[in-house]
Amino acid sequence: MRVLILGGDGYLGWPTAMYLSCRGHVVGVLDNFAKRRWEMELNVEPLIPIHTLHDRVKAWREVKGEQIELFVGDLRNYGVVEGVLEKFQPDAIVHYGEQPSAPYSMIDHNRAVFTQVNNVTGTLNVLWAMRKISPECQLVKLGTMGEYGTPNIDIEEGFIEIEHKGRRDVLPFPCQPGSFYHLSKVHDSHNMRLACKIWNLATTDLHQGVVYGIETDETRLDERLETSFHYDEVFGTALNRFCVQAVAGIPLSVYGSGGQRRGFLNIRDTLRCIELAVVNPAKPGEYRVFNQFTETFSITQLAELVVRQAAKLGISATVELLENPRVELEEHYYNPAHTKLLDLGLEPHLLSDELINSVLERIKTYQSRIKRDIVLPHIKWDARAQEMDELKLMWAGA
Ligand code: USQ
Repeated sequence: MRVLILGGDGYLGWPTAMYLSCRGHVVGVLDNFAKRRWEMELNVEPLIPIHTLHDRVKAWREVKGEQIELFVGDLRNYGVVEGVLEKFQPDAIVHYGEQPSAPYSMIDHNRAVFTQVNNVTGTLNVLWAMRKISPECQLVKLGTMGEYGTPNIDIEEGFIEIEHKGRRDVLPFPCQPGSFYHLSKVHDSHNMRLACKIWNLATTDLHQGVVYGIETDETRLDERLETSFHYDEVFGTALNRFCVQAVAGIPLSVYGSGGQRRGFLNIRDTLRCIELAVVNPAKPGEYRVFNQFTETFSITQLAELVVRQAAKLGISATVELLENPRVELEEHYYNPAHTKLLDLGLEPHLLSDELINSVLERIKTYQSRIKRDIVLPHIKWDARAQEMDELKLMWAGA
């Protein structure tokens, strides 16, 4: 299949491009390098040095003999989206090309507006361009488990059967997201559903949990093929951050009581889930949702797992319960369904001692690059403007 990956320079986009490229698919990547600009804006950087996308594509050709077609452009520019679809003629579009961080969207008014405009406009442009240029092509879009929030009932995969005043219907599962970022994904979901209904497009909305892991089979092939592993408060996610904190001798930053539960998955499983969605496409007119995670943990459980593994490597890590910078439930019911990807053949790489051990070992190699001052949280969900002085950076607007 011809697969176009939007956001092909990112933590997940680049490994997905390689994964599909060496499994018989013709792969194209589109990126505007916005993530690299946001990193510069906030003075954060990935732990492992990352080569330019041009160099990574070249290295992939040298290492594997496979060609990945590279497009540079911004999804907010409709002409770019139409042009790339016309040129590449994809059978499937994998859409990672959004601002991916909840804390980023909560820094200030500018970043909240930017996140929603960027994400919603990009996805709308993709839907409109698909309608015009390639209506047979399917869209596989990265959504988030955070669209559902943490309701006090079981979370279904996208839809729930409801009986109301004696009548029954199957309706979208209620959304209660906890950040302007997560809310941008809810808007995307509604736009995708409408596009399927009125234009007969085929889309899959992957409600993904928190991804962890530092490498895949393909990133290991050559240091030029590494992916961007973040540990800062903006782009780093819980388990990845805890592993870096353990190695750096910084107490593991559990927010609040640590009873928050989330769905997690290994980066290797993200790639397989994307492949499963692509090779088992939605039907024309179908908007479907897969909950993309393999197991749930509380944040405290994760921290304890890291402390235990670190001890085996002679690192004595500790946990610190920090005042929660977010507004979220810290003790709650959490039981989301996640059977659809398993039914398609997903064989999860569950979180193991070996995996944490290998991440810790890998981080140790790059220990000298850890910037200690970007680890602790400063971005508060309910901060008033005057409290955010240290984050009032010049706003570049893109
Ligand atoms: N947390 C800590 N300490 C930390 C970092 C996070 O206790 O140092 C807690 C947070 O308060 C939250 C949980 O861990 O309760 C998850 O936070 P996170 O930063 O690992 O992930 P989150 O902000 O939810 O976002 C990440 C990705 C996002 C994706 C989402 C899936 O960045 O793109 O949509 O995971 S989910 O969490 O299921 O919504």
